[in-house]
Amino acid sequence: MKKTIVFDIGGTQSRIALFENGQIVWRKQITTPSQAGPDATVDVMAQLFFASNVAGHTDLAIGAAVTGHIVDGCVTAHNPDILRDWQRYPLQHRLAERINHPVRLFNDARAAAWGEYRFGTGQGFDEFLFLTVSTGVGAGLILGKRLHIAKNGFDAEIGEMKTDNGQTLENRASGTALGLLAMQQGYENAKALCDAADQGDENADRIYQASIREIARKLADLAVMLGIQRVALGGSVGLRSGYLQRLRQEMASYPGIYQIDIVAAQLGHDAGLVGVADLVITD
Ligand code: BMX
Repeated sequence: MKKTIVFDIGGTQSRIALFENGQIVWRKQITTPSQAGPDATVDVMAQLFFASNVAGHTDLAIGAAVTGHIVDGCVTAHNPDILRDWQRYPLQHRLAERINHPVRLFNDARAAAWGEYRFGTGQGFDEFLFLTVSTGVGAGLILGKRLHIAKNGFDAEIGEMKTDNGQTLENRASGTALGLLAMQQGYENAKALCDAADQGDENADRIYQASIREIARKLADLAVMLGIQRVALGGSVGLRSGYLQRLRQEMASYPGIYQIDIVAAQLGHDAGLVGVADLVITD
């Protein structure tokens, strides 16, 4: 029976899952050694792979979703605070070499977009966007029922889009950015800031809501630029209770042509794994 092994390498957490007949039958999660350099990540991914007991299996498909900008199997982290020393790192080659099996590589948010489009809340929408607000801010685009993959890797690097003050969206609205702002303002971390905002702290609310306003502005632009009908929201910040309502509230301030249907990702944190598992067997 065909088995599929999928890695999902994120800025904070990484996962491996074994799929059989489209279902996850085994999984493990670890903290990404994000500050130890890419070789350290390959080491732990290889250890997880060998722990799965499928290493010798003959009918095996393997894919990896990874945070970062991908060109020709090499990964670059735009933000070294998220992944240190990932500059055109040949992940596809290095991982394949370590586990002795070819690996197909996808950006994590693009993979999640495909997962949601095929099996989640994107089903039936020809133009669909998956947006993750997490360690970084990432996205994946379905255009004309196809996953948009650009030759130069800028398929949907929404976090690199500019905001009014010249910063990137990621530097304004990611969990990492909220964490920095939180500490500057005397909150312990991003979660403490968002919790305080939800409990009525006006200062925290101003910072939290401003970050969501920037996301809304980009979604409004993309709605009229690409004809996106639905957005699925994912990521540890995006899936926080109340985030979706705050984002919808910001979107409501735009005229009708900018309105876009925004929902929570149905597959939750598994969207990337599910997307890659499907891409490696059908694509
Ligand atoms: C960043 C960028 C994207 C990624 C997104 C979400 C890096 C390392 N990553 O914008 O490629 O899709 O973060 O990644 O530059 P996550 O780690 O927050 O899930």
